[in-house]
Amino acid sequence: MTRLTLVRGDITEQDVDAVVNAANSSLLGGGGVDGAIHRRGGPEILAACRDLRASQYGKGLPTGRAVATTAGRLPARWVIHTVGPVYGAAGADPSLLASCYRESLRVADELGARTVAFPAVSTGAYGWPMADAARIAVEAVRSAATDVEEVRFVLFDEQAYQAFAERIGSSDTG
Ligand code: AR6
Repeated sequence: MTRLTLVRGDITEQDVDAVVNAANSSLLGGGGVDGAIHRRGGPEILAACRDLRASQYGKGLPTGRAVATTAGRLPARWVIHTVGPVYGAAGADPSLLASCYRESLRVADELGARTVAFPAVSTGAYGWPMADAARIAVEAVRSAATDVEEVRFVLFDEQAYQAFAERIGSSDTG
C-alpha cells in the first residue's frame, strides 16, 4: 500500500529518495519548480539533462513521460523529470497528466526509490485548474501498481494544499 501524504512547502527541501520535476520537453530548465530544482540542485542536474538530450531524447522528452537524473546538491538522491500537458492547448488531455504520475512512479520503481515527492504538475505555467489537477493526481497515484511506500504531494500555497486535502481526505495525510 502506498501512503499518500501532503505537505505545504518547497519541493527542493524534501528529504525523500526522489523529487519529481515539472519540467518541459527540452529538459534544459525553466521557471517554477524546474527553476527552483536546478537553482538549488546545482549544475550537475543540467549536465545530466544535456546528456539525456544528446542520447535517448534528441527531440526532447514527450509529454506524459518521465526520466531520472542525479539530484545534485538536493537532499534527494534523484530528480525524476516529467512533462505535464499544457491546459487548453490542442491535444491537452487528462490522461497525459495522469501519465506523468504513473510514469514517474514507474521510473521510481526502476531506481528503487521508496519515497517520492511530487509537485502539482501542470498547475503553474501550464495552467491546469488546481482542483481538477488534484483529482487526476490522486486518482493516478492511487491506481498505480508501485513499490513506492510514500508519495508526498508538496504544495506551494494554501489553495493547492486544500485542493489536494479534499481529494485525499484526512485519514491518510501526513
Ligand atoms: N515547490 C513546490 N511547488 C512549487 C514550487 C516549489 N519550489 N515552485 C512552484 N510550485 P510550474 P507547470 C508550484 O509552473 O505548470 C517551467 O518553466 C506552483 O505554484 O512549476 O507544470 C517548466 O520549465 C504550481 O502549483 O509547473 C515548464 O516550462 C506547481 O508548482 C513549465 O514551467 C507547478 O507549477 C511547467 O509548468
